[in-house]
Formats: sequence, structure tokens, C-alpha cells
Amino acid sequence: MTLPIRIARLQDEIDELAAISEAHHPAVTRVLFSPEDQRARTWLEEKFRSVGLSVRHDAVGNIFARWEGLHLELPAVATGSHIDAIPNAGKYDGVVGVLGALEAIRALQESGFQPVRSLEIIMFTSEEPTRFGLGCLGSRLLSGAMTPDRALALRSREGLSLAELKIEAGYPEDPELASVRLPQDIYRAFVELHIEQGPTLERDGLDIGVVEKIAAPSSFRFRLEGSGGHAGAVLMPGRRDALLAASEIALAVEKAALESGCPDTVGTTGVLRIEPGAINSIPCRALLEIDLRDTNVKTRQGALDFIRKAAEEICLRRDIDLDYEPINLDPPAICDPQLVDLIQRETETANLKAHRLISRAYHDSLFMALLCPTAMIFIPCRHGYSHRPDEYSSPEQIRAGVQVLGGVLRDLAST
Ligand code: HGY
Ligand code: MN
Ligand code: MN
Repeated sequence: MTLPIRIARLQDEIDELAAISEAHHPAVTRVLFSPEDQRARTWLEEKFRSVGLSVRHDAVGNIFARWEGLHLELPAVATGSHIDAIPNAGKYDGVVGVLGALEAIRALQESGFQPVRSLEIIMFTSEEPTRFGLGCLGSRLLSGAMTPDRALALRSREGLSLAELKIEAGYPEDPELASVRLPQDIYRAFVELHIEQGPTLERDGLDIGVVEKIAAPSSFRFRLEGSGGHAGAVLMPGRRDALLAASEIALAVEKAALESGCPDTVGTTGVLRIEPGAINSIPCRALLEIDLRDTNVKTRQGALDFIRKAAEEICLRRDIDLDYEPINLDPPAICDPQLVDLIQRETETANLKAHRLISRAYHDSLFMALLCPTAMIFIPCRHGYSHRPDEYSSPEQIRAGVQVLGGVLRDLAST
């Protein structure tokens, strides 16, 4: 049955939320514990309450908005995503999964549906790695993929801890982070609606992507220490230039991904910071943060080993001190086959063209899969663009995603 989705209302809310941003339109920047992040959270909780959902948040700021079902004792059906945004991002990444879930629930309410099981929207804290260099902080803690101690040991670029930033952002002294961990199978299922962040659906003229697998992300940090010195006075032989070593390492990352033996291996040096950063001073220090992903853990490991060996060889040859720090090394997630089939059926009921595919981006679903049966619904985004201000999905594409999500939630919450 087609749900009474009011796409104009949803689009207005996407636009309204996009305006709560550190960056100026059309870019969106909303980083964990920033004033914009706080304002967005307050705005969202208000939205949830306005449709009668009971709202709570946990010690790391995950927000839970529940539509109580007839049988409160049954494990709820969960959906959701994130609303934080990396610097100069777009307005759909994550947001479509949170506001789309709200619209799906409103449409189910307006269609007269009464859930047997409760339905719960989760807005996860810090899906993006911007603040601490590690993504999915909220879903890692919630699923047990990360210990509270590891979270408390994280430091922001400015050297601040999670606890210090929480207090600075005005959070009361919340209970222990250990209270964030949810028991296994607390949910009957988790289904996340998200833009594809890739070109496949648009290229193949498809409406929906039914995600079967989420690629395995890993990231790590190299710190390089050379000598530095005066750019004019220090002759070339014997220089210990940290930036040049870093540059060779970044090229080794590309080589490792290209020659891994698997077309799904992707390697990116997304952060490179040098000191002192003066035009007339030889870089004495370099920090690289590297993102390496693959659908195959074996070829990912091969690429990681290649990079580490190359870095050691480069720094030995250039007489640079090298420090290596893994940030995360996560397994891939396999989406629940029964949920995948259910999503597929809902796309057929809605006469939508759908295809099964792999998610190359990671999502909170990667960790929710540790907690309960999990799957994802993708909608196309223009040219596959994401993490850039011109990220775009049309109202019709978003409507299709919300229709499938609503149908799946109705099915799961009916028994
Ligand atoms: O990086 C990712 O895959 C996600 O968009 N945070
Ligand atoms: Mn993202
Ligand atoms: Mn996302």
C-alpha cells in the first residue's frame, strides 16, 4: 500500500536542518559537540516530540525516538542514521536516513497503522570521524565494538578528550559511558536508509539499492620526524625533509590499493599536516591519516602490510623517525538475508527498479549488524557525489526510499 508520504514537508526539513551549519549554503559542516551540532540536536528532538515519539539520549549523545507498540515487551524495530557532517559536506548524507525515518513514521501514523512492536529512530553520535579521527563513535559504543576506556582515551585535534568536550558543549556530567552498551538482540532488526554515495544506481537507472554487504574500513596514523631547518641555508644532501617522506608514503598507499589484487581495495591519504608550515622552512614533522577499505579482509591486510613495509623502507632511506598508530580495523558487515529479501519485496510492491549491491562507504549499520539483523536501503545521488556541497538526491528519489523504508518497518513491526 502506498504510504501518504508528504515529500514537500520532508524536503523543507532537510533544507531547514542544512541551514544549521558552520559552513555557508550550499555547504554543510556539523561536527560533534560544535554549537551547530547542539542546535541541530535540539531541533531534531523537538521534531521527534512533535509527532508523539518518546525521546531519550544516552551518555555519548545517541538520540532514541520511540513510537510505542501494543506489546512493549517485544524487541523494537529500529531505524535511523546520523546528522553530523564533515567540513563542507552536503545536506543528504545521513540526514535522509534520520528525517526519512521520521517521515516514514508520520506516514504510517497517518495511514492508521498501529505497530505491534515499538518502532525506534536512532540518531547516532559522530558517525563522521572529524572530531576524533574515528567514525561511528555512537554505534561502536552502543554495539560493544568499542570499549568506554578506548573512547575516553580518544583526543581531538586540539588534544581534548570526549569528557572535556562534552562538558564544554554543556552536557551535564552524564552517567558512565558503559551505560551506552545495549544488550544483544534488543532490537528485532535495524534498517538504515542512506544515499548511495557512489554512481551505480544513477548509472544503471535504478531507484533503490538493496545493500548485501558493507565494506571493511580501516584507518591509521603515521607521525614522521625529520630535522627541518632553513630552506636557503641547508643544502640538499643530508636533508631530513618529513614532507618528502610523507609524499612517498602517500604514493605507496595508492600503489598498495591499485596492486592489491582486488578491485574493491581503496586507499586514501585524507589528512596530511606538516610543521612548521613556512615557505622558507624545511618540514621537520608530518602527520598522515590514511583510510584503507576493502570488501575482502585478506587483500586489505595485504595492502596494509605493503604500506607499512614501504613506510619503514622510505623512512630508513631518508633517515626520518617513524611512528605508526592504527586507528581502526573493522570487519565487513553482511546484511541479514531475510531483511534483504524483505526490502527487495517492498521495492517490487512499490514498482521500483532495485539492485543488490555493496556499500563502499561505512555506516552505523556496520556496527548495528553486531547487535541485531541489519540491512540498508540506498537511493541514488547525482553523479554519485557525496561529502561535497553539490551532493544531491531528488525529492522523487527520496520519496521512493521512504516508501520502501515505511513498508519494511510496517512489515517488521506488525508481528
Ligand atoms: O567515510 C564514510 O564511509 C562515511 O561516510 N563516514
Ligand atoms: Mn559521510
Ligand atoms: Mn553517512
